[in-house]
Amino acid sequence: APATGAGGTAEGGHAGPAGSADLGSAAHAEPASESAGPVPVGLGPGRCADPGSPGDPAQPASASGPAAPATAALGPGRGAGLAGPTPSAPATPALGPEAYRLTVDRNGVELVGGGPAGAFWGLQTLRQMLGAAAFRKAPLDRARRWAVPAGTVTDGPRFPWRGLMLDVARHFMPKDDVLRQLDLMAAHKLNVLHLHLTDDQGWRIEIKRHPRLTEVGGWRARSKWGHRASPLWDETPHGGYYTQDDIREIVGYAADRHISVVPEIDVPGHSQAAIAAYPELGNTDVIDTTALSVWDTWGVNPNVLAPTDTVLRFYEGVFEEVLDLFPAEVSPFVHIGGDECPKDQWKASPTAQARIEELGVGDEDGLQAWFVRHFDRWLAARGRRLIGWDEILEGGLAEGGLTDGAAVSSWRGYAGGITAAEAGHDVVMCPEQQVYLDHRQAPGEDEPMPIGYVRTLDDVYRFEPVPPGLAPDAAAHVLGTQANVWTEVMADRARVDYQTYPRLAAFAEVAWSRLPAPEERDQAGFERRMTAHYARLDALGVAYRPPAGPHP
Ligand code: TNX
Repeated sequence: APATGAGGTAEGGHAGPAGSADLGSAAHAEPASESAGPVPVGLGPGRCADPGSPGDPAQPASASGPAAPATAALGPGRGAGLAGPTPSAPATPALGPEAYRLTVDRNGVELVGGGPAGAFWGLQTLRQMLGAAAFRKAPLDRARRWAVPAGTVTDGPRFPWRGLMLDVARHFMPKDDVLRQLDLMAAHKLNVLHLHLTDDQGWRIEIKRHPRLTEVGGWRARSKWGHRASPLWDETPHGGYYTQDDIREIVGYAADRHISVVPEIDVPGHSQAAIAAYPELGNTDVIDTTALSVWDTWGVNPNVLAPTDTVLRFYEGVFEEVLDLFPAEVSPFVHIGGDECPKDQWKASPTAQARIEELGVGDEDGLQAWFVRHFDRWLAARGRRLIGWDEILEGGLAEGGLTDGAAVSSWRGYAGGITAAEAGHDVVMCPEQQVYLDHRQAPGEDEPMPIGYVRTLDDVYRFEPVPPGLAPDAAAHVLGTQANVWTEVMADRARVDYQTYPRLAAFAEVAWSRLPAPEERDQAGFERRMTAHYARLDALGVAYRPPAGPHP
């Protein structure tokens, strides 16, 4: 199905005569010319790979278009990958690097990708067409006959950035859980994993030159609000981190699935774990930073980095290792956070005030802008692109202070994204009002402890990444969209699954398909596809929120 994985017939108008609910949502699906019944797979010259191996992309040899690198969609150029299928030749439109054409007739199955990624996404569709059993990991009966509905699907994504952000800082997610989420992302045709690797409550990536970041910063005394049934304070210590080998494994596993991994090192706020490890990073003239430990509660933390050269050099060292671990082909983007940096300590700090004077940046907001600009230029000089939360637009940076390649994750609604896009910067729309999956999915008192407000499955399905009224020039800067899973209240895999699914399926359809305006979306069709999709999630062993509500 769909494009997304919510799978189904639908918008594309194609349904195999077999009545599969699973071909749809393809942008250009067309009915098969012959009205054949289900076609056994493997009879004809089909070139599909084993449908049970999501990690086994269709051979590039089957691609008709030029081979593209795994992450072509997010290539280093500005707006690279925004070009979808070329509109010039409507009869046989060229397939973009992520597009594919899947033809099933009585002779077999043919899958053609515009590039390797397109072939891989086509394979995900084929797997959906095979039925829920194709999502099981268990060995299947060899005698089983597999059938897929006949027809042709020509399909490609609306956006080159179809992301999921996992906050592995608030609660550490073991490497295998991340690999599993990558498999789930691939099945939903999502192609960017944004890893929120550092925060006040934990530092999760090994940095060889600063080992205390993980030795000290990777652990905290308590796990607060971890479990639905736990009291507010759970006294279990919590921690963990990825070694550099773990990171390389995650990045490679993602690349095999045509997924880019964007690392986030959050500065200058959300940094207490780093300060607990290296007290000289904090505002030592305001507080005794040696007394700080890794934060064990949630919220916006006053203990931010000091605006000093020591701090800049320290983080340049961090980013040097990060750039090695996440090469440009994996992600041209490096996320520097930039969100929620309270300025009280800088106001009170003689050092910070002297810095404001010396730099002539006016005030504390100007100081944060100076900090962001430093890393923007530092990254650009290394051929990389900065991306940050929409606070990076503050302190004058919205007015031309960022390099052209810098991009914005718009989380406080659309406003920051609109400002950035109108100024010619690429934008990832992830407004908390729509796509924060830590928010509760129903109002009931039996929902697990949430953050924020109610965002139902249908709310997510009605999300529109491009705000209406945005001029076409600016709209072209909307690289895509991303769902954010902040894990303050998710201590384990089951809770992450529960909050993330099924809403991520709705999100994936929004990110991939060219859906009509929210009020015109086919709600009934979506629900039909979801019915088929729950069976797939069951086969995948995903502990999603059941449609009937939480388990008692
Ligand atoms: C705001 S979104 C944050 C996170 C929290 C989240 C909870 C953003 C850039 N900052 O630190 O986890 O709200 O929903």
